[in-house]
Amino acid sequence: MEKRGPYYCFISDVHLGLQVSDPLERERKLVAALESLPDETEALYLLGDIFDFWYEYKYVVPKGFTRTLGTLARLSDKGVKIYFFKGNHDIWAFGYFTGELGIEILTQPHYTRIGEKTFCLGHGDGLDKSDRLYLILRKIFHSKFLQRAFSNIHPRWAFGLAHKWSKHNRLYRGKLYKFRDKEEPLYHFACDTEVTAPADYFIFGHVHTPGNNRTPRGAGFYILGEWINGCEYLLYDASSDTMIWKSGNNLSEY
Ligand SMILES: [Mn+2]
Repeated sequence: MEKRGPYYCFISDVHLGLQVSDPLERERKLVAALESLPDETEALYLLGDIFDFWYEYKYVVPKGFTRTLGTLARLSDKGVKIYFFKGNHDIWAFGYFTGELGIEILTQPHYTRIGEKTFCLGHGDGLDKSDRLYLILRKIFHSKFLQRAFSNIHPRWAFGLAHKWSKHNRLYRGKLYKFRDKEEPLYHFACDTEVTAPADYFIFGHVHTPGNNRTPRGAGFYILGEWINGCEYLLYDASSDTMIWKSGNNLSEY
């Protein structure tokens, strides 16, 4: 029989907790996708915005997400390596995932060797340097001082504020995103030889519209989907060097 795997899975933008359509159903789809991962799965890369809002305190973590955390714990205990990139909605993970689930937090752009290939990975927010307003906002959200100040607001208010903020999200407002293909700022990032090191694959989330293309240097460029509508994620088979699109909406056997 032909050798298959090891496999590597890439998922982003589940926005767990976002109160749109059926949030619990969305979580069940994610859990089903994680449980259907082939036995030969070596690593799971969570590429940001898995949670619509995650903020942990020194002694307390948010309510909910029990099934997700349980499934991640089971995968981790089974020996699957799990990596987590902070998205623009779940920046505030400070050690709980690492301590409790053995998840390693990575910083974008992260270059890593998978099989014989080099991957460049990240959530994708802020890699487009032309969006100055967003970069300022990002600095504020990542600021240690402001994080400490936010921690001192009673969670009732802190989470209320965050949920209000989240209603500005286009996913919440039902507006559709569009993959801009070669016009995509992240595509320009992947093509820019002055800022990126050579890689065979670039994989990002954030844009909410799945798509792929090739850079002029021949690298595979991939944007993952969001989980309100399409639930598109990727599975990479290192033995055959193939990227497989999957959807949490129709899980089939590998
Ligand atoms: Mn997102």
